[in-house]
Amino acid sequence: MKAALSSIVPEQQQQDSEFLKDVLEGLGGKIKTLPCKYLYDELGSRLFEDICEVEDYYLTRTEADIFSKNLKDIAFTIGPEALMIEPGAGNCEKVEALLAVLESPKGYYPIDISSEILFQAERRIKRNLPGMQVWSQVGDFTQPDVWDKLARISSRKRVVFFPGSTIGNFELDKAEQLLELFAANLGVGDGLLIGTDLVKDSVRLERAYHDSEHVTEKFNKNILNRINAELGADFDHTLFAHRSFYHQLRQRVEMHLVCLKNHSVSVAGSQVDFLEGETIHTENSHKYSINGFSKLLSKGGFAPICHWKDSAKSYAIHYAQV
Ligand code: AVJ
Repeated sequence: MKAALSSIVPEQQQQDSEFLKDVLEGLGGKIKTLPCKYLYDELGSRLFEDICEVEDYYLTRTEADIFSKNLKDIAFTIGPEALMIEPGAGNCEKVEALLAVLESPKGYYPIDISSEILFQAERRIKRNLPGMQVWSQVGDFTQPDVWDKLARISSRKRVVFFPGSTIGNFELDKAEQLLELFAANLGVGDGLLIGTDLVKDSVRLERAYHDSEHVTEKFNKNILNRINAELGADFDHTLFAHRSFYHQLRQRVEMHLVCLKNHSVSVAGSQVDFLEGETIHTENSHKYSINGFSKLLSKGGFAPICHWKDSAKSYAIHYAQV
């Protein structure tokens, strides 16, 4: 069925129907959820970049610090002639400094759903690092097809680069499956360089996801405006409040949109009823201890090799091997 469909329906329409299906499914149940990947349309991606500049959101800054302080050591750990693969690469800004110091890198294989941001980044990398080979892949990195072209590229070593604590957005079983997908596209001795936010006091965690400049609130509510614009819905975002809290037991920050009064919303012709106090769960951001993440790496098919942290132990970058 899927193969027949894809030959006659244009790509954009297929993406829309996938989005619609996910939204109706997510809002149709007793507990309402929306897949967090839909937070990242063009405006959402820009709002996320704004979040990274916010004082309360320490993750991006801290990770960048760890990278810049340990860049040579990280490059040495990766070794020569590596092909760097980056799922969810976005603007590809984090990898550039690393590509610049790696010993004779084979090239760069970024994967992202936003073609515009990706091709702009490809041009920038080729300008800043003349001679660097780049194979940009437009698509959802959780789908196996965007990994297929890797088979045609020969390299001494492949290294999946997955910074930004993006792994934290996946439920534990999904995170394990994602690591398995990475491992399946690597060979023995190939690597994984991955960033994770570390478990810490809940006040600091909650502030990072409910910043005083209200950028995270805008980012969260943007998903409603996106559904309005792309799927023909009539969400009134002023009837929802942004809520983020740290769930101690699940070791994750949960982001929700709380409904402020009983009302109904029309989504592509279907009516969705909301009760006051009910929430739409829009994102999880799991936090790990070094040990906890090492265990996850092992379950996903990787052997943890080493890690780098900031002095406050807020954040870690791990290197693991198949
Ligand atoms: C980019 C997915 C890692 O979970 O910290 C930031 C996204 N959400 N503020 C995170 C996010 C709310 C971010 N990740």
